Amino acid sequence: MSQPVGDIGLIGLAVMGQNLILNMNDKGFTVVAYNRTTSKVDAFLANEAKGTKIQGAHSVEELVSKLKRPRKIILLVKAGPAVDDFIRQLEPHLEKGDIIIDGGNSHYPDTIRRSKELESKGLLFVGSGVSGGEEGARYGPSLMPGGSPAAWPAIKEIFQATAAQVNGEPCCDWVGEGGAGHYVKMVHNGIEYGDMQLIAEAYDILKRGLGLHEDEIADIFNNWNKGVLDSFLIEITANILKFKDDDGEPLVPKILDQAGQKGTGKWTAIAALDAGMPVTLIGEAVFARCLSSLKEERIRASKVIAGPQKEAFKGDKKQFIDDLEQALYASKIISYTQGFMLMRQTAKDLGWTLNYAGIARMWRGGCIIKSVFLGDIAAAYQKNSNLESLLFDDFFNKAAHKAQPGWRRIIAQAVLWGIPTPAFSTALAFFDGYRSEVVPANLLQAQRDYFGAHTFRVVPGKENTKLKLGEDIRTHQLDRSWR
Ligand code: NBP
Repeated sequence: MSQPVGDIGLIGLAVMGQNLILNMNDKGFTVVAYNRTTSKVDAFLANEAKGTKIQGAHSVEELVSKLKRPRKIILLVKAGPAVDDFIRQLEPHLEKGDIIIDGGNSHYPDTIRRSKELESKGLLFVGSGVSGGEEGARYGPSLMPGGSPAAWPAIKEIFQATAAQVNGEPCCDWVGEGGAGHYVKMVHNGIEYGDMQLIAEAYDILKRGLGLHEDEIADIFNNWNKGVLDSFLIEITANILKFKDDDGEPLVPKILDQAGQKGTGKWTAIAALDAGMPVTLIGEAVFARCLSSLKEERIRASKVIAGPQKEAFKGDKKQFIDDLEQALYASKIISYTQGFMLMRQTAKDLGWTLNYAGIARMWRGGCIIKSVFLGDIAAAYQKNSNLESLLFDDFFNKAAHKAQPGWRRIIAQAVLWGIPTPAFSTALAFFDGYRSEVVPANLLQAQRDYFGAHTFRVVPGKENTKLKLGEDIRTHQLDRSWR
């Protein structure tokens, strides 16, 4: 039998799989392609892969036989049972040290489970976030691999060569143990929901508040793309707003205002609740999509619930637009602050060692949230990998302070107009809560004790004969006497 020539195998010839194979082929690797419906293998070889080094396989066994050791096989199939099915099919053909990589959008608890199961059998497992959609897969995605650490040296070269490159650095590094790769990808998607919601709110304020036309709004976004907001999402928003239908009118107002979602934003919000971390902006972004989907109900409500009288804007438009840029920037700082706080807490809870500067670098290119801003986050964590939150970093601390007056003016004006800004507003509420030495949770604790005997702790220095620091209030004469 001839020597195996494949550097890596890939199962799943839908959009992502085909493009990633072509990308890896361009980088000089020999890829062996397989798909459940094997006619797709033949079609791929005869068309997109024609004239390349790409090899095909018509069974899992043939795929494995064509791979060099240790075998590396990427699954790019629909997340869920299909991943487990392929793992079961592959196992009997693999040897100790071989590596299965799940590049789909799997939920991280599944990745933790699969890592444990396969490691117990001597195999290695990697759950890798792959971001950037079709275009990213073809020309350089952001890759976020995590799982069995022993797999990294074997896949590093292929992964880093295949990933997007920013200033000569690959948007791919080892994320951490177990489900860390898919966890970080999940948070990335949650942050993407947040960024998109913030941009949508800015559009709403410019459209319904200032009454600007889509072309004017596109010009504003184009300008913003030259400053602190320089990012893929701002850039494509300007292009989208400029786009005209056949009748010459902007297309965007003709699109039904009901947002879809595939669930990764919801997973992030649930993970935040589970970890007890206030990731409020992503939560609001998910809820805003939920509210958008209540279209029929909103139509009925719009007929019977009145907001404030619409008043034309009388202030300085240029100043207002500059304020809005700052509001968007500051809210974005809060969203990333919250996202990194969540990853930090989860790493602590699950015993992962996450490289936060590395994560920011991985997101700088190849993915939907790519931006210049992520370079600043990488720099902040490079300076201090133990940073509790970005607001303690000098650069972001100054940026948030600078943005603060405009940020407040925008939210105040939106409230007066009756234009909802759930993401802008929750970001500011978090900022004000986070910077408050005292919050009214003392009253909550008293209420909890009053109705449920939950006890409370006493502020240091406020101890007296009844109140002793750190003691259970039920042990004192004060016990229940306030009822
Ligand atoms: P899909 O998510 O549409 O999956 C299609 C592939 O899954 C095909 O190869 C199909 O085989 C296979 N498959 C299905 Br469906 N059910 C199967 C089963 N029960 N057993 C075995 N194979 C099964 O493809 P995609 O859009 O390329 O995405 C691949 C992965 O990457 C997904 O997890 C997705 O969430 C993730 N992802 C997608 C994007 C994107 O922009 N599309 C971006 C980032 C990540 P068949 O041909 O025989 O039906």
